[in-house]
Amino acid sequence: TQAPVNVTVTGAAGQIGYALLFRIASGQLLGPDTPVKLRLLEIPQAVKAAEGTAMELEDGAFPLLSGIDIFDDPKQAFEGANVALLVGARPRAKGMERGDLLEANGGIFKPQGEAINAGAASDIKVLVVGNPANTNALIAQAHAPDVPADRFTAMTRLDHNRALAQLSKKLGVPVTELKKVAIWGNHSATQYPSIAHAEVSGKPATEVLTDQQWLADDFIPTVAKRGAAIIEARGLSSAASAASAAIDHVYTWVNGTPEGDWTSAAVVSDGSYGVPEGLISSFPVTAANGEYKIVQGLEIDDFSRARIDASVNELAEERDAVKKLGLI
Ligand code: NAX
Repeated sequence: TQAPVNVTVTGAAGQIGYALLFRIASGQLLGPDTPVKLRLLEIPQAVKAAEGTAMELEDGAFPLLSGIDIFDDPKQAFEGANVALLVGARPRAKGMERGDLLEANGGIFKPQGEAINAGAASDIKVLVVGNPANTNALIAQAHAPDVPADRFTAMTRLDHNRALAQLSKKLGVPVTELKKVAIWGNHSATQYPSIAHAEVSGKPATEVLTDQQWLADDFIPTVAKRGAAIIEARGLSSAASAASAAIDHVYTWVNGTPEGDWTSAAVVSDGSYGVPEGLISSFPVTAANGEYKIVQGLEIDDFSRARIDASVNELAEERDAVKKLGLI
């Protein structure tokens, strides 16, 4: 049997952590043949709650779970990590300005980036879930100069899955009939969920979905504001769906995308599609051999161009703001 893979999860006592850890322990993150060792990071006040979650994980008697360690020190938590899921973040409090939010999160993601740089395994893969996810990932990446930049990613897979779900409902076809949907830009309300290159049962989605009004006034805002709609309905933010998307993101990263399809992830831009190099922005991506690659050569129509630019401009502003704060 294989040696266990070290998976570090931050914010382990939170609501996403609660849903995520059981899926990891059951083997859904890395596959049914890969044992995992969990390394949980929490702030000191939440360590006891993380211990409670760890007790329940133990009670799951998961065959693939070969150990759980709990830390309140990032240096220890990321030691030997092969996969890191950065879920814990500072939420926006009432009256908090964007600068305050970015600064508070800089205080979390800078030391975590440093800890990853210092102690993670050479094959480390990092997924940032905690918001503002793209810019938190940028901060962590900036403080891990010895780790290849492309190992830092942020999650837009939940947005991607939400887009698939909305299209599936609208068209009355199963999600398995849908291919090449894409999320571009920031994981925020400015994101651009696109069907410009999508296929429905092998046909161009733009031929099947001719209701341009529905796309602009319904589909895009429904996907982009789904997080707020969940809070409104549930009284709590998305948790199990976010955990599920995090599982999907890492599973795809490790196991690849199917032939003829892609997925969405926020990855370090190489300048493709006019997205400034270095920004961590969502693109259509394929995965193979443990690497995410931006899909190249897509034609970008005017409608898409304007929306991609708007979201990427927001990312550039966030980057400039954290630069000004000395966080990168
Ligand atoms: P919770 O508030 O339930 O849990 C967050 C946990 O993180 C808490 O237990 C807290 O103690 C811990 N934490 C805070 N600072 C930490 C630090 N420095 N080190 C380790 N742990 C720390 O939030 P939850 O609902 O689990 O959401 C977590 C994050 O995911 C939030 O930032 C949220 O905005 C973000 N989301 C991102 C999504 C995405 O698609 N990228 C979707 C879902 C979610 O909104």
